[in-house]
Amino acid sequence: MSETPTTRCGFVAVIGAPNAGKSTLVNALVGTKVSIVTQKVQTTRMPVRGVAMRGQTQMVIVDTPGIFKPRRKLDRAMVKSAWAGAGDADVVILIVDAAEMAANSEGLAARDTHAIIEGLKSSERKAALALNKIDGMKRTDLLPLVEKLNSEGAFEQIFLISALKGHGVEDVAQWCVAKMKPGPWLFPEDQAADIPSRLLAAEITREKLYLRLHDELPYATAVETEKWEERKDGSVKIDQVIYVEREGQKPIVLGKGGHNIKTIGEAARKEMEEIFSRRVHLFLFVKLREKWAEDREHYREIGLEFPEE
Ligand SMILES: Nc1nc2c(ncn2[C@@H]2O[C@H](COP(=O)(O)OP(=O)(O)OP(=O)(O)O)[C@@H](O)[C@H]2O)c(=O)[nH]1
Ligand SMILES: [Mg+2]
Repeated sequence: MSETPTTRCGFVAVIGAPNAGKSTLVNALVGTKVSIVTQKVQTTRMPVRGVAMRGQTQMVIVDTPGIFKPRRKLDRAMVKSAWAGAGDADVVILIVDAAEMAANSEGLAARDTHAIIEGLKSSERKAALALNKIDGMKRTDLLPLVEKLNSEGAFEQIFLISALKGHGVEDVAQWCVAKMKPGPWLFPEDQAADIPSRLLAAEITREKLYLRLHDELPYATAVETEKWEERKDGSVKIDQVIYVEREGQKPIVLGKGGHNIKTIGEAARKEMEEIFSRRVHLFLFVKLREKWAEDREHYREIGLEFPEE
């Protein structure tokens, strides 16, 4: 008689400075896109949970917003949620943009990363370190960085990875698997993400906005799904609002003759169709909401705690 193998389950939090590649790693571990990725810092605004299966082990991988020195209310909420994600997890992975750190040892990413390491030390949390973006890096640049970070004494294990190319990602996964405790799975094994479709759809549009807009403008925008209407033919009609903070930002988001918004909508719709495996009719509206970043309602919409101070 064969015994049913015991299932294992647990939480893995991926933390790091903005732009380190957290969301890219989470997507690679999960095997499908659950969190948006752009070349800009502070893309991820709230913890996003993806589900990664390895045999009988289920890992809930928590992508978190970058940890940095917050200025705005939204920043504070993002950073707080990232530390909370780490606090709740069974395993913490600190991911670092190794290429940036090696090139710029006094830069912002290095400073943010050192502050995170101090945070880990003071909370006595052991973590694994993933030195990311090693594709295209010289070994001679990488090794001193490994030595320096290793000497911090804050890491149980150090991985050299390229989340983008998938190098080393499976080593990280297997290390996490070994840390998971016996227990029932929290999600059905075919569920990749624990994010409501309305929110995921808003995130997809925000990604396309970030990719299209320049300078500070992306940070002045927020996206909310207003309506999600199932149609008889199996398609879905989605109405979304892109909020801007100033009247003058509207024409930039719209672009000449509506060119920007059309391109953003087109790209977002295509990706939604892929992710939701159905036809999507997407309607985007741009509205002024000067204080969306001060608006309790928006924090609730994206699942962030509203900072009271
Ligand atoms: N060359 C290279 N680029 C990478 C790698 N991993 C991520 N990137 C790029 O780094 C940028 C940031 O990636 P994200 O995954 O959005 O980073 P993040 O840490 O989630 O960023 P925030 O959410 O803004 O804190 C994107 O342009 C990625 O394509 C990698 O292994 N190699
Ligand atoms: Mg991210």
